[in-house]
Amino acid sequence: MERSASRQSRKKVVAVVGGGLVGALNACFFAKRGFDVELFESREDIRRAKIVKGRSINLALSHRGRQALKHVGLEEKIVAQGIPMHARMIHSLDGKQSPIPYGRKGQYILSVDRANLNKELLTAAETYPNTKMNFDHKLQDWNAETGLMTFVRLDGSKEQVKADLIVGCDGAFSAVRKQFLRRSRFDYSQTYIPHGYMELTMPPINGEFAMKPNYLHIWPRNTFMMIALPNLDKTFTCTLFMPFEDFEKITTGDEVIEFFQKYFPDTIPLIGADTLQRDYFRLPAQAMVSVKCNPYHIGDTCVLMGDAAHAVVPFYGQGMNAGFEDCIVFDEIMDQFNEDFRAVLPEYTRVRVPDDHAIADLAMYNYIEMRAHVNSKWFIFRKYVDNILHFFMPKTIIPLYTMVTFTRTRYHEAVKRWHWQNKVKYLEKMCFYTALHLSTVISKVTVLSEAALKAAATLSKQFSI
Ligand code: FAD
Ligand code: EGU
Repeated sequence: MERSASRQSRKKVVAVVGGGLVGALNACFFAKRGFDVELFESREDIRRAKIVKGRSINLALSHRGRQALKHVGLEEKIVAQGIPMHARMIHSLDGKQSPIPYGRKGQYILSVDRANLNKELLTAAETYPNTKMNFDHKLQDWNAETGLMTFVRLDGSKEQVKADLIVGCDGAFSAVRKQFLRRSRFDYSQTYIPHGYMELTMPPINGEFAMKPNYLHIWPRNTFMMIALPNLDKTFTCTLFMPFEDFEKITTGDEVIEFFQKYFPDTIPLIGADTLQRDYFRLPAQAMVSVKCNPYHIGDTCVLMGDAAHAVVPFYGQGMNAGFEDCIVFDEIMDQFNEDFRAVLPEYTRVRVPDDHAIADLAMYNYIEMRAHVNSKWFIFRKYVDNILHFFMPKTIIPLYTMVTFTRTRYHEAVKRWHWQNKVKYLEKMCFYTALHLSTVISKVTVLSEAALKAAATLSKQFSI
């Protein structure tokens, strides 16, 4: 009793740096535990911003992300503002559309609006009396020995703040992480992929969605790929993935139409030739980076979460989901170690690094596989095989994306299991071919032995044996 009382007398101050998706959610998690939470975000409050700059407009929210939202009582609210996607819709070059379900009836992912989700999370964090939001506070630097942080404001003024724990949720180009890079025995790697992405809006037609809304629409074209997710305002956000050098080859409006005519002809009437030509040149293609590092903490004063710890390429739709799951994992370890940061932080690194690295690898693997040889036929075929094997052996063969998307199986265990399943599938194939071969041999033997019997019978008659 005394211990908890003494702890309550001076609650520790937790500084969450970054008020993006993971930072805002994390503020809720720490506030719920009763810490004095201070959130610092470099941009202005997006709830007041007129134009929201940022990355992708909408995102696929799946099980891991939902579980994290549930922990802070936000799941229902966010789900209600999302659009369920029960299946992918594969668009072939000839305009044919083929749906491939994600799983059983109740298994779907949600298309959610990034800005709206961020706003809801900030509002939720603010409802705790023990949180303080500091917008227009850009972390410039901090001291790993003292925990003292320096923030710069838009007017050029500086502010120094001290906290007991610094939680770095400041995204793929994290300023918090800079101090990690100066330390010994810190592993760090970052890789830019040759592809960029560009977002294009497909407006409603006669006030209705231009395509079926409850699908994740995909146009797989090997090195080029487009994906479209529905929005509440009945538009679709199409994301075109393409090597930068190909983006750069297209310099005129006519070339844009020519390119779409060749690879995505069915989308031209839906997006509209004029809109397409305008939107294509509105913003340059954006880069995608994969970041891996280890450890995620320094002593008992600082920890990285979300993209700051692990930026992944978006080819599994897991970046935000993994970042949200980081928050649950940290929270569970806080329970286990009674909020003792000296024990919690190393344990968090120990438990979480293998899983975040696994999803970073998976996303990169999928990027490489898709760009190498995934056209619509191959995509449909592969997903069908996965689904059929799962249907006949639901306990033995579980598709990788199912474990990743619809369960909280640890990412590194999903990968292990996937390797194991591939061995099983290989053995099955071997058994199948062996059986086929044997049955051929047996049937041949049968034919032969029948012939032999007949011959024997004739001979025996002739010689009256
Ligand atoms: P961010 O969202 O980057 O937030 C970081 C915040 O920190 C920002 O608000 C920033 O202003 C602030 N900040 C930065 N520097 C400082 C500083 N020095 N001081 C103070 N504040 C600072 N994930 C999914 O789960 N599903 C998807 O379908 C999906 N699709 C994607 C599609 C694309 C094209 C891309 C690029 C990503 C996609 N992702 C998806 C990944 C997802 O966007 C990220 O994983 C997620 O945004 C990470 O959240 P975060 O809060 O860690 O970082
Ligand atoms: C990319 C950009 C289909 C949103 C991976 C599937 C994505 C998303 C897939 C983006 C693909 C690719 C999966 C989900 C999802 C598929 C998945 C990718 C959402 C293996 C807003 N990916 N994404 N895999 O299975 O598990 O449908 O920008 F084309 S959701 Cl690349 Cl489940």
